[in-house]
Amino acid sequence: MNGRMPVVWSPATRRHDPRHEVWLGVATPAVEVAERVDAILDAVGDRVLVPAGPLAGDLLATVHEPALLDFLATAHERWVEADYDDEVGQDRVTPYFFLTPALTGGMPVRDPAALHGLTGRFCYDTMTLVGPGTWEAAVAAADCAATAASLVLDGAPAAYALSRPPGHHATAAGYGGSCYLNSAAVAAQALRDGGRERVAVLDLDAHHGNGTQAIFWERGDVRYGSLHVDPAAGWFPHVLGHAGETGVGDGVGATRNLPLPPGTGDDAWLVAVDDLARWVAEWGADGLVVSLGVDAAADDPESPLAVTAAGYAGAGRRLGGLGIPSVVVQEGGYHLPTLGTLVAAYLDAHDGA
Ligand code: SP5
Ligand code: ZN
Repeated sequence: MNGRMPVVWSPATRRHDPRHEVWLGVATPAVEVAERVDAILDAVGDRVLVPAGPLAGDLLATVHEPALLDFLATAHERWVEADYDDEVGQDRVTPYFFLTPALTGGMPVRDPAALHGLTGRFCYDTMTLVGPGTWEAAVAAADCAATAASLVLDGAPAAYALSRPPGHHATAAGYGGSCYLNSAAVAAQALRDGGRERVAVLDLDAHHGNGTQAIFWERGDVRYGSLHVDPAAGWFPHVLGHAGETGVGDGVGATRNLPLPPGTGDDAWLVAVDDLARWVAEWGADGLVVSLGVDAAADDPESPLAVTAAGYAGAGRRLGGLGIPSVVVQEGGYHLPTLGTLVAAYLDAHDGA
């Protein structure tokens, strides 16, 4: 027994309100809402609560490109100044035009002059809108992860970052999938900077963490392993997360993906968790980041996986049982009535292993 891991949080994580996501051209109510923070706090608030410190700055500059950080830091105030709300009735920074190879054909292009054009240089889907508090909340989420990593570097066996908005779909230079800044990558980089030589990120979210994979794709010092609903069965992020993606250059073999069919329940899901746990243990990882999305749960509206709270407890037991100092970072999970229970099931089991 290692005691109960502390919960690092920040009230600023509530400041992001996407209001809606545009899916297939239709604005639907957002599911990545501030109430998620309180649902989780209600379930884990009997643990030691640690306020996040402003520790993410340099780490964000390492894992993200300056252009993305500059864009996100000022995008909403520029959107307000440009008066899109009065002119078109949209008060959130919303892309409509994307700098994909289908447009550019690989030719070098200059930045769009209009903010509504420039948004599609950085944002790769239509579901990830930027509002007045989005930047502050995304930085606070990263601060939670950096603070949790510093607790672990100071000797805590594990710490949980109640990061929100989530981060694992955010790439070095882009955002999407309800993610803006990659908190798990921040935690992994913090462990590296703190002297851990072999850091593994294991991603339990229902969706493949394409952003984390991309950030560490060419690195051998940080491994990325994920189990998620099979993109080939039609699920976000659609083009990434296939089993054949294993890294390049120094990162050859340092990425591992276990796509699972829709409907996968606890037993097959835990076989995949065991597989990733073994992969990390055999490598001799001395630091672990768990991207804890609980949207693989059967009740979750955003994924077709059918994991239960007992399944999440099984994952906590397995990953906590590795005995590797761990930073657990919140990712997705959208079913407010069960969200807190699922997170607590994981944390309790990780502690108890
Ligand atoms: C961090 C995370 O879990 N991001 C999820 C990104 C995937 N979102 C895909 C959304 C597809 C449209 N959702 C329509 C609502 C159906 N319930
Ligand atoms: Zn997810």
